[in-house]
Amino acid sequence: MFKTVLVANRGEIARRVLRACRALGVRSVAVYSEADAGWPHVTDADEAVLIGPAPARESYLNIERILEAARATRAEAIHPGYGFLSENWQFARACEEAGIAFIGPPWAVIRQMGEKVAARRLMATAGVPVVPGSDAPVKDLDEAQSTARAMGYPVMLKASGGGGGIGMARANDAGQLAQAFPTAQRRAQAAFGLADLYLERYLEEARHVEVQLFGDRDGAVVHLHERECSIQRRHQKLVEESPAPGLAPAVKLRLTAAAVAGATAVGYVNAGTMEFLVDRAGGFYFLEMNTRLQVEHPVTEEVTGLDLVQAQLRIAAGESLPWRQEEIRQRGAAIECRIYAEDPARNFMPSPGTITTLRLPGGEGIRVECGVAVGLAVSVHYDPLLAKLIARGQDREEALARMRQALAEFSVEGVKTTLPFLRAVVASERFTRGQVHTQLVEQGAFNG
Ligand code: MV4
Repeated sequence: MFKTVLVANRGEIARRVLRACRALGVRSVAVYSEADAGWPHVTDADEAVLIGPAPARESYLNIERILEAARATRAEAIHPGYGFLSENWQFARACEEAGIAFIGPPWAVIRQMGEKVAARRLMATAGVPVVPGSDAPVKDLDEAQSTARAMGYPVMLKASGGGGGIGMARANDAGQLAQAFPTAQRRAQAAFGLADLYLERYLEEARHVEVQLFGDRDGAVVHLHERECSIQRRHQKLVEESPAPGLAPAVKLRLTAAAVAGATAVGYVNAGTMEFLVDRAGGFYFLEMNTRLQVEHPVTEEVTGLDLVQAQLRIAAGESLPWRQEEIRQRGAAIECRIYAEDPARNFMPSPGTITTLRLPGGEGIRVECGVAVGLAVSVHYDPLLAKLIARGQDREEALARMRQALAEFSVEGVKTTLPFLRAVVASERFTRGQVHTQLVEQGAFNG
């Protein structure tokens, strides 16, 4: 195992990784920006290095400053968390060139999966069903319209350079496609430095289900079951759970087998997630692969009893997978709610400010991953995720009851939060029955 690991992130995920380091007897190094002095992730670490001013570009996204901090503290490995540099293959390669282990997949795999249209092709070749659509970027609007006509409307226009919904647009007809195309191109170029767009058939009222995967350097790949993530706003997940309610066992078996086959085909190493859409008929379609630890990994930890971050560290240190597939059981149910500093009444606009009150819930089956503390200012510079609340139970009903109780106890003052919206979700009949799909939030199903 490594003696020293640097955590190139902030907030709750940095604290989560620091905790795994502590559990493994690894010395930990935090990095922080000028805006984050005194934040919990800084004080949690054995050592901390100031890497730059508040803007992420000059701190948490500054590859040179982070590598310098790693060298100065003799860190042998870097955990990137999620967001920031976690899926940046140039960063992963720069780590390798500096003789520092990147805690994630090989840089070439990150690059392959980062180009979404090429990833679709790769997965199709590996026998994974993909959403019907283009197998190469569409050159221009003309090509987009002829592809869409052949495929049938509605279609989804997506950016090849990166996933997660940025530059994504739905078009119901040729006119809407003409309208959306230049905007999507501009957004893709701005966000990813690549204007390439591709098309998919728009799958209506499907469910967003993802499979947690782990691979090692011997080529072994296992899955840690699935998560249901259909409750999103502006393509950010708000509620996730495992198991996916109502997913037929036969479909689940085929879905996880396809995910393992796909990951094996690309030589996947460390933690990764394959995202799918599942339609009402039980058909499932590959969307994209995320080559990082995900925000929602705790729900998988709660139902499997496994520590995903410790496993990431072990695999990066050269160990084989710590589990055989047969030992990875999905027991009970777990639900996660994300508490963001956003105003649900104003279309989830960020709500920066200073935290004046923070009351965290507790009790049997309740877990809180919190990155903030009273007196700290939530700035506009970073993702406004304050905390994650995870409830576990022997079954979904028990997990849900605990979640309702915990959300009632949870209190944050000083900023607006997603708490009222989350309370409405878990109180709704739709969610209680487990009948969720990707369009519920936009349809206003939880607006009380
Ligand atoms: C889709 C889709 C329907 N059809 N693609 C959103 C995030 C990104 N990872 C993939 N996403 C979607 N891709 C096709 N071809 C539906 C989603 C989607 C979604 C869309 C609108 C509103 C909420 C959503 C929640 C999850 C997934």
